[in-house]
Amino acid sequence: MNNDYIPQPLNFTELSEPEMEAKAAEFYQQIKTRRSIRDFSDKKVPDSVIQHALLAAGTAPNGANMQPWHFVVVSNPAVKKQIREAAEEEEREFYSEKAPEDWLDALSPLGTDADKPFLERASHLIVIFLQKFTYDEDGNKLKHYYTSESVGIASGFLISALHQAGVATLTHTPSPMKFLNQILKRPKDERPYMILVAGYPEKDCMVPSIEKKPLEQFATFID
Ligand code: IYR
Repeated sequence: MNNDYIPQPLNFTELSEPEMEAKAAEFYQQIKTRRSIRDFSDKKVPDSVIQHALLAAGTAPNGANMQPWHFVVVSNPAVKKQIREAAEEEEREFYSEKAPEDWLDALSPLGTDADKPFLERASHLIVIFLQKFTYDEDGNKLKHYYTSESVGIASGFLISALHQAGVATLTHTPSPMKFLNQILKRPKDERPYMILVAGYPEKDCMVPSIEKKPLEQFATFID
């Protein structure tokens, strides 16, 4: 049997129940203020803030600790422009031909359309890639596990880290997204997972008035 297990002590601080309550409530109050925005200003977010948020994303739980992700951080205006143009081409097809009526109906409260000026204007585009496998030093193919769950969790960490650092985000998934491999020179077996648009909201930024489900509608407790 393989045995590469090297244990080390866990660093865990147990909180009192009142502290736990307060922290849980405080986190909810903070995270619920996050909104996806589409009206970004051109103000720059410091690279160091993005780097720290990425370090947080890299700590996400993931399949067999293979860390099956790669993040490309784009602040270069010419590259952002290329991404905008390619994404808008996909989106025009989506909105005018590909999207079924029920999907367009579901999107209608969000007020979205094929124009994506934020892809050029926002401070950073963080393009998240999923790796189904990798290669070791000898060129052997190593399979990754639970890749979509892993990259989803890392993306969630990233969004939360950016939010609490005062950075607004939008998850953007033009479909298909293969153009991102070409523009960003990533290997063809890496799958573009999403573009996370990061920056500051424009001064008079508006967001759709939408509601979240009450807890009893989306959670069941079996005591
Ligand atoms: N990718 C398109 C459409 C879109 C789809 C979903 I699901 C959304 O929640 C929002 C938009 C766009 O970005 O416009």
